[in-house]
Amino acid sequence: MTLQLQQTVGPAVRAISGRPAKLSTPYEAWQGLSAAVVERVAGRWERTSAAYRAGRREHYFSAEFLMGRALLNNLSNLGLVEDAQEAVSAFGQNLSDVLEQEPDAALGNGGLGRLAACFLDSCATLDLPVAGYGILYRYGLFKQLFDEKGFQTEHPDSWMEEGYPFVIRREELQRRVHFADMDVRAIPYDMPITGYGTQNVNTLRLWKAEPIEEFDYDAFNSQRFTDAIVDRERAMDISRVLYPNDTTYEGKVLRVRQQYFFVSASLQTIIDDYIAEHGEDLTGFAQYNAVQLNDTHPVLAIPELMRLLMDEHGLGWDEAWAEVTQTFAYTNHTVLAEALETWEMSIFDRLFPRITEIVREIDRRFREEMTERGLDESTIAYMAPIDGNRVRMAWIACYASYSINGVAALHTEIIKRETLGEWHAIWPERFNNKTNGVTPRRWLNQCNPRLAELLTEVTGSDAWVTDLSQLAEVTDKADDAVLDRLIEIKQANKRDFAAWVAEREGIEIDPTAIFDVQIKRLHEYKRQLMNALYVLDLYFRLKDDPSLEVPKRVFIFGAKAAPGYYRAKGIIKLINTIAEMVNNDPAVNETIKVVFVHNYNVSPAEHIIPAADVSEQISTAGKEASGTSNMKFMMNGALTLGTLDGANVEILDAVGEENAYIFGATEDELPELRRTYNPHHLLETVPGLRRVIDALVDGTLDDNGSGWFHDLHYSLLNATYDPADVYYVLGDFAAYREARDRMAEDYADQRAWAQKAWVNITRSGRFSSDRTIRDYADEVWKLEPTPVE
Ligand code: 26Q
Repeated sequence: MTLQLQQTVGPAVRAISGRPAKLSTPYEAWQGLSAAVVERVAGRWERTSAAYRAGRREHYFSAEFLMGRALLNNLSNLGLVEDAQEAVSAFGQNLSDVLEQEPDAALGNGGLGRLAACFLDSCATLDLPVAGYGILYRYGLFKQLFDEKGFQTEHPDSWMEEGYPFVIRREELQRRVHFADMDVRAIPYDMPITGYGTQNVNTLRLWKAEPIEEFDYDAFNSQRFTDAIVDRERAMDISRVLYPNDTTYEGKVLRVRQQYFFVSASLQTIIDDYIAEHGEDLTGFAQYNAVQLNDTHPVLAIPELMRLLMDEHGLGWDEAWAEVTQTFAYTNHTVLAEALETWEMSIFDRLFPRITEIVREIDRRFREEMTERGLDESTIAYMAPIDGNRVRMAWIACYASYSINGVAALHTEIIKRETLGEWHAIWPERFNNKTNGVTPRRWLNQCNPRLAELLTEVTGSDAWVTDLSQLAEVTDKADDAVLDRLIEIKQANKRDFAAWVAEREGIEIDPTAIFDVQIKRLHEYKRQLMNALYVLDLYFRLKDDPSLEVPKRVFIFGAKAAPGYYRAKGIIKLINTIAEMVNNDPAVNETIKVVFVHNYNVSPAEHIIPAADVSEQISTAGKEASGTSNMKFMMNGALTLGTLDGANVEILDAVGEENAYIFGATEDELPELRRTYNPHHLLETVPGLRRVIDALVDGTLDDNGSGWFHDLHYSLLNATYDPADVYYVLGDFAAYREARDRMAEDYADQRAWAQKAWVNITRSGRFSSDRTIRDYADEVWKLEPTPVE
């Protein structure tokens, strides 16, 4: 008989605070309740690990897991939300205040990291024997603030300084990772991953780097005291910080150390577990283990597994290669050339000469094999793992993996045709598409309880939470009563959000206005600049004609720029400058407002998405691999305003043209359009365009001496290095303006709008990560569910 939460939380809180629970702070209550939840799942966690030991398993390798908060997710999965509410109110606390105490585990940059987190949720919910492996960064993605002038500033995110109850240090499972210049200890910190309505509890294993010697006492007792301290810190440096770049590759030695560190420790554990279960003969390794590589960040696992199998376990090259090439599957997340990882050979030489040797041998054999296949020399030179003095991680991944996938149908077609076209020509059977998905637990059931209740009512049960495709059965059930409920729910969510914004950002917004949202990392290809130019144009239209009747709107942004990406920081400064001007101008601020939510992250997303009316998905066609916020918005009844890019194409397919707002050049049209492209000509012909472009440089908008607005102007019109306006901002502006204006007009008919929203919600089934994971499990991993009692 398990104890009720009411019986365990009080003592847990007392153990943490050293005081009667009645005197605890909300933060102590969060710690105590969290500890009680972990205690509660301990038994099932152990049983699940035991049940997975003998069978085939999948290991998800990712440098990033953007987990967000854990407590509500776990309570909800375990069906304990009400119990927890009662338990904390017994000592005078309120559950939502307690939940707000939790720091976000922001161990990722954006889409790729959050995808890994949604996948873990689905794997546990589907009882699949899958574990995640990554790094326990001491500092997560930087905290973003805006200074008084609207510039982004970055601050350390020391998210677990006060302890974090959801990771358990497993001292006894530590491994040693060898670098040429030092050895370090890798200590696993395991996080229980509960599923919805199942007993299974999966594991996310995050590695922390520590020095081998607890302390070098000889050095301590000599003049080398400070050297000893410095050495300790050098080991800890490896897991100290998450790199904040998500598009531009940076060849930092510490970054490659991080990658090798976590893949080496993870593979050592996986091999030891294999031996414990199946004996010393490692030629059966790939029969029991598969590893999914989340982009190229963990690709060092390929030569490292070769090394472990040959040097530590006695296999010959061919035997080892046979296992390796049946073990790894590679997911590509980008077609941007600047994001493809390549490393200088000299870095490899310096850190792990044995890995260099193995990579050279992979390269030699690749060239030999391709020559035998009759490929011409220039193709071989292009495809080879080593290019002069650089190692190309994506090429190694393609050569050694049995599966290569893109993350949306269009993206997969582009990598087959272009990015990885040479590999597709040789191994077409390796290529497959796995359109991304998001977990409906966090992104609907937990963040939007009002809508969840309505869906349960209309479908007759809560089975949709684990089978989202069931919602399609009620697409036609939207009578006026249901639509009115939906309208009321969105209104209530918008009121909640307005209160949240007032408190967090100090801006008053009108909940009856259209909430138009773009939340994602700041990048030129995502075209936040085009969005900002529209807002500026609308501002000028209102100023020019005070009698102009336009729908009330709130333009909501959330985005972090990589600290070294100056043009992205310029766009943030521009949006903040426009916001300042608009929000303080009484001539317009009853009609439009601009809110830039600072420090956008998982938890803010959970407040923003349920309140959104319009989902901005406006990337240059062909550039956004998938997008996943588009799916979250759809599930919560926001309509997509988007280009035919990434998963938008499939969303359009699911809802039909009348239920989405699609505009702009398509991926196949762009090359032809570019041939005759003349941005200067557009300034003369596109309504409103010249005025907003001029405003960047004519003194209307002040960039406080940074020169950044001139740079934006230059990037759109004069760039000579690249063609001007690489991302076709001006080219798509007219179509964007037309679609966005029309969309705002359509909002006036609330029933018709709600009908479209209902279609979006109920047709979102295929964008559940449960569907994605089932497809990976069936087609790539060949994995069976293993439910435990
Ligand atoms: C690489 C080298 C050095 C330092 C950092 C990096 C790095 C880190 C993170 C490169 C890329 C990323 C993240 C990429 C990412 O989030 N891509 C997004 O993946 C989503 C999930 O598949 C897609 O939906 C998005 O379209 C894609 O942009």
